[in-house]
Amino acid sequence: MSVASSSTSHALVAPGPLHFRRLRLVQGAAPPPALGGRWVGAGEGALHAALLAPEGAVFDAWIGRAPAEERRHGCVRYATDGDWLHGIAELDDRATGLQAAAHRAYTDLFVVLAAQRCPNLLRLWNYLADINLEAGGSERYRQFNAGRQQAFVEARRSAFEGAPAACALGMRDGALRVYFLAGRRPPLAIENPRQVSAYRYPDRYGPRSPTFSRAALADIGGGRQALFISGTASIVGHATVHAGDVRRQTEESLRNIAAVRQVAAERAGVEILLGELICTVYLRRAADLAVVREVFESAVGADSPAARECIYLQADICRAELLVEIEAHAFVPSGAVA
Ligand code: 3EB
Repeated sequence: MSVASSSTSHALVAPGPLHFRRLRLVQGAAPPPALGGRWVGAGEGALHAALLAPEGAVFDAWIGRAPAEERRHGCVRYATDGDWLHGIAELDDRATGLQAAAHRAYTDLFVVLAAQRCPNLLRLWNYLADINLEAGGSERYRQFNAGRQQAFVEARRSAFEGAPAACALGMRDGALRVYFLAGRRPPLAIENPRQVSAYRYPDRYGPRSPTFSRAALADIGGGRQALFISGTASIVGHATVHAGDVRRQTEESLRNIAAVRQVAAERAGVEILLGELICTVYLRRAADLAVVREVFESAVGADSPAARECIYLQADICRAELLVEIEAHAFVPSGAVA
C-alpha cells in the first residue's frame, strides 16, 4: 500500500479522501458543503431525539472531494462524488407497517448503490419510532429486523458474515430513517470476541437476526483508514448484563469497545486510541446523563478529544433492559501491512 505504482488500471486508482467533521452549529445556519450527514438537536431534518449535551445543534458531516448535488430514488435522497456516497432512506411506516417499510427502505437503498461506482456499504445508522413497542404481536425492533434481513438476502448482500457496521435506535416519533455511507471498496468486517455475532443471536431475540457486524475497517483515501464501531451495549455473549444498573452497563459497553478496538488494531496494523474516538452516546433516560458522562470521561480521559467531541442523545435502545449504547468511529493512518 505504501508502494506507488504508475501502471495501475483505472479501477485500482485510489479514491479521493473522505473527511468527517462534527460541527456545532447555531440554529438556522447553512449546512457545510458535505455529501451529507446527520443533524441532531436542531437543523434540517434533525433526529427526533433530544440532544442532552452539548447544547445547541450538531451536524456530523461526511465530506468528499467536492460538493455534490442531491439526487433521489424511491424513498432515498443521496449525494456522491464518485468515490463516496452518503444517503438517507426515509419512509413513514404507519401505513404499511414497519417490516414492509424496512424492506422497502433497504430495497431502494440497494438499488441506488447497485447503480453507483461506490456500491459497498461502510456504515448504516437506523432510527425508528417506538422501537420497543409491541405492535401486532411482535416488538417493532423485531419487525424491523425481519424487513431488513429480507432486503439484504434478496439483494444478495451479506446478511451474516461481512454485514455492514450499524446502529439501531428508537426515536420519540417520526418516520423510519436509514442513513448510509458507501464507498468503492468493501470494508473489512470485524467481530467482538466477547460477544456472539448479532447475526447469530439465538431466535429468542427474534425470528430474524439483526444484520450488522460489530465494526468495519475501511481505507478512506489520503493514506488513512476509518474504523466504524457499531452501536455497542451491555451485552456479553448474547445476554444483556447489568439490567437496571446504568453505571455497570456503561462500563461493560466500554469493555466491548476495547475488545473491538483491539481486534481492529491488529487488522489495521496501527494503534487505535480510546481517547481519539468520535463517539455518540445514546441514553434511554435523560436523568442518567451525569453518571454515564462521568464513567465515559474517566475512561477516555477528561481532556481527550473523545471527551470533547462526544455527543449524548436521548434514545431508546433495541432491548428494553438496555439503558445505554455507544457508537464510535476513528481515523488512523493506513497500516504498514497491505
Ligand atoms: C446489540 O449489540 C445492541 O440492529 O443494527 C447495536 C448495533 C444494536 C446495531 C442493529 C443493534 C443494531 O445487539 C443493539
